[in-house]
Formats: sequence, C-alpha cells, structure tokens
Amino acid sequence: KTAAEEKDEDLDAIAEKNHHGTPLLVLYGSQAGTAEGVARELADTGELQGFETEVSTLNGYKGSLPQEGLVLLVSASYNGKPTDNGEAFLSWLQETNDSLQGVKYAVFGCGDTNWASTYQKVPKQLDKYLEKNGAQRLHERGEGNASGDFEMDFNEWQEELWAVVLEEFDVALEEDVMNQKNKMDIEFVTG
Ligand code: FMN
Repeated sequence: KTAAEEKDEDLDAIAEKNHHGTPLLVLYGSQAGTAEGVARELADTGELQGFETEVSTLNGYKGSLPQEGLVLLVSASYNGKPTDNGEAFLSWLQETNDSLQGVKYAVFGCGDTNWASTYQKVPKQLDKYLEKNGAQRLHERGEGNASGDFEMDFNEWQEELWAVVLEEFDVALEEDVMNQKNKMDIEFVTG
C-alpha cells in the first residue's frame, strides 16, 4: 500500500467513526478555482466530521435549497458581478418570492481588496438575500482577502463555523477533526 492509500484509509475510518449523516451541501461561485477549492475543502472537513456531503455550483441549486441539514455558500466576485456559474442563482435569490424558511446557511467570500469599491460584493448579496427570504444564518459571513492572509482568514472562519454547526446539529464527534488536522496532514486551501 502506498502512503497516500494509507492516508485515504485513515481518513475514511475517521469519517465512518464520526458518521451521523446530516446533509451538508456546499455551493460555489468560482471562475479561477479559488472558491471551488474552498468549497471542496469545507465538504472534505464536513465529511470527516460525519456529514453526508455534496458539492455543486451555485447555479446547480437555482430554484430550491434543502431544508435539511446545512448549506454553505462560497463565492468570488468579478468587478462586483457574480461568476458565470453563480449568476443565475443570485438572480433567482434576488427575484424569488419562494420562502427559504428552514434553510440553514453560512457564506464565505473569496475577494480581493484591490477591488475596493466592490470588495466581497457577491458574498454580501448572497448573505443578504438568503436572510431576506427567510433562511437562517448559522454563522456570520466570512471574508478571505487575496491581498491579505487569505488562508488565515479562512482557517479562523472555518474553525468558528464548525463549532457553531456541531452544536446546532447536536453532533458529538468521536474524533476531533479540527484539532487533529495538522497531525493528520490534511491539505488545506492555500488561496
Ligand atoms: N474581488 C472582490 O472582492 N470584488 C471584486 O469586485 C473583484 N473583482 C475582480 C475582478 C477581476 C478581473 C479579478 C481577476 C479579480 C477580482 N476580484 C474581486 C478578486 C476575486 O474575486 C478573488 O481573487 C477570488 O478569490 C477569485 O475566485 P475564483 O478563483 O474562485 O474565481
């Protein structure tokens, strides 16, 4: 067995030990891959913590969001505008009269303060319209800044997020994933 295979087996074992099956949907609006990478990492961490995870573009869930479990949304902005794979979703959120009551969510934005006047514009809109339509924000919106310390921004937000989420869904972990992540040598996003 290779070292990589052994590591995969170790991670699978942790996910299995922690399994409770609460649904976790992670949606991303990404052009160059940063937000998608963040989304995949959140899903991986969720899986290790026993969630049943799915990753999709924002547009893939235009028109309906699950009321079961947790929805995480990660998005970039381009000159204040959404990405191609997030545009239809944002339009739906802004125009819909559908109630999103029962949807539990949190938003993380990938941005860059070089675009000062539209910094984090799309993540802010996502957060605003989700709440406006009755969804429940489980944790405050996070901001990653490509001109700052993106990885630190993200790691701090992620740590706080999981603490809130595990409590909300009454999850008691057999294996404490966040504290062990360095030991386990899991690759975390570099932005
Ligand atoms: N970041 C912002 O916060 N607001 C913006 O308006 C914004 N406009 C951008 C325009 C261009 C042409 C580029 C290249 C970047 C811009 N950014 C802006 C930064 C990106 O949103 C940020 O780098 C993000 O991580 C990219 O995510 P992605 O790799 O998933 O596409």
